[in-house]
Formats: sequence, C-alpha cells, structure tokens
Amino acid sequence: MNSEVVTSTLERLKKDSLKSALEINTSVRRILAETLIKRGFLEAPPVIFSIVTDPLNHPVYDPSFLYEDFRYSLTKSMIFHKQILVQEIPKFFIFSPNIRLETPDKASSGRHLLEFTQLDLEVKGAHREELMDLAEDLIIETFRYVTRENHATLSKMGRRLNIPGKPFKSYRYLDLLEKYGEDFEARMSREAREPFWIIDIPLESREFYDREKDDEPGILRDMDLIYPEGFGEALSGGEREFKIERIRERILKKGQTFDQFHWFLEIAEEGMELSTGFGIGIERLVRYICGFSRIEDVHPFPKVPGRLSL
Ligand code: ASN
Repeated sequence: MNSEVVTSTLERLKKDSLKSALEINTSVRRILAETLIKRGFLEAPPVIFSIVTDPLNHPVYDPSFLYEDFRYSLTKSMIFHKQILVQEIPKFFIFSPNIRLETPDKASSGRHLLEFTQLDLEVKGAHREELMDLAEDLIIETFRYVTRENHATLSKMGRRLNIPGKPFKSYRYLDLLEKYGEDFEARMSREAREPFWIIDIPLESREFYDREKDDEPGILRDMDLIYPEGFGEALSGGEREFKIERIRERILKKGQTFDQFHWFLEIAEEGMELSTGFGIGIERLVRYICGFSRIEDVHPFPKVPGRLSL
C-alpha cells in the first residue's frame, strides 16, 4: 500500500495539466533568458547556500547547517550576492532557487511554495523607472511568445492571454492603503484586467536593503508588480541602499544586528555604487499564464506549506 504522498505524487505526474504547465515553463524560461541576453545581460549561476542570505520582511523558519564549524543558510534570495556581483558585472540574471519555509497558513494563498525559482536580475547605475520598463518588456514578450508558441496548449486550458500595453498603471502604496484599506493588494488584483505596479512602499513593509527616497523619508524607491484576475504578486524589486552608513542605519531601524550581515557589510565598506534589480517568480508566472487557481499544479514535486512532499 502506497503512502498518501506517493499516491498523490504519482497522480500528479499523470495529469495533462502538469504537462501543459511544463510546456509553458519551458517557453517562459527560454523567452526570458533570450530577451535578457539580447539586451546584453550575462547569466550567472545560482547560490544555493551561503553564510549570508535575505532576512525577508516576514517570518519564515531558517534552515541552516554547520559545515566545518561554519554556519550556512539555504538561500532565501540572492539579494546580497546580486548587489556585490553587480559592482563588477553590470547586467546579469540568475534563475535562482530559493527556500522559504513559510508558516502553514500560507498554503491557502494558492501562490506560496517552500521551494521556488525566481528570475533574479540586477543592473548597475540604473534607476527604478528603467527596471520597471524592462520588467514590462519581459512580461509582454513572454505573453506574446507563449500565445504564439503554446497556442494549442493555451486553448486546451481555455486560456487566452490579454497582452498589456505599456506603460503599466502605477499606484503609490499609501494611496491604495488609504482608499481600499489593508486588503488593497488582493482587492485591486481581483478587479484589474492588466498587470499593475505598486510603488513607493513604506520602509516598515520592506527589507532594509531597498533604498529610501531622499525627498520623502520613510518611503522606498521600490516596486511590486501585481497580476490581474486575483493572481497577486508577480515581481518585487527596488533601488538599493549602497552607502555603508545608510545600510547600517537601515539595519538598526529594522531592529536587526550588524553581526547577522557582517560578511556583506565588510564588502559594502569597500564602496559600492547604486544598482536596481528585481525578481520574477517563475512558478507564479507559469501559474498566471495557465490560469491555475493553485500554484502546486505547475510543479511535479511542489512543496506546499505545512504539507509533507516528495
Ligand atoms: N529578488 C528581490 C529583489 O531583487 C528580493 C527578494 O526576493 N526578496 O528585490
């Protein structure tokens, strides 16, 4: 008698919808990489574990281990590696596997996996608006490409993608909060017909590394892209704090310690320049294109919060 995890895995692997999702996954990764390579980006390999990783802005369990007396963590995002690498390699991307051991309540969102891949990129000397423009091109190119290349797959799933026009609509975080209350993101996502931006996110809602505006203290030069039809967050990113005094100040404001980030701080002390970047969740993008209500349907071996998985 097979255990439940074995039975459900074998069932999942036989599903037509999984095959369709993998066809979309193949196209998405190809067109994203090709578009970036054409624009002069280099592809860097991922970092799976490190002595420093993203603190994130919400609580997750921290998987770490000792190797020869050194403590390593599994990568939650490559934010610090990106900021260090971009000083020498001015435009690059990574298909970066991230581990975020979310609390079980996240299972109901339909868009959280404990293990996922983001297309993470960073550009030296670029400002937020330039990267928003790039993100819009990536989304449009991807929707066009799958509409052409995966026509049969999409019609089998009853999915027709609306190709959005540029520039995408953009809203300030605090304006939305005032107008719609705490639940604004989900509500706006449900009502929208095209992807849209939420920009100028307040400092307390994001990690210390996103850059604070000079002319508006407490507000960051960052951005989230939100899918329409209730699919929620697609991408998040921002300009980075790059001056060592500012980075230290922001760490303290978050109630975090220098100790936790000392490897990064030692490098930042050598001097860094401005960069901006973002990460697009690949499984979320595939889920949106497929129109699936649950993200686990895009992965052959999904790690759903709170559940035993193969
Ligand atoms: N990839 C995101 C960024 O570039 C960071 C994250 O995943 N937390 O801002």
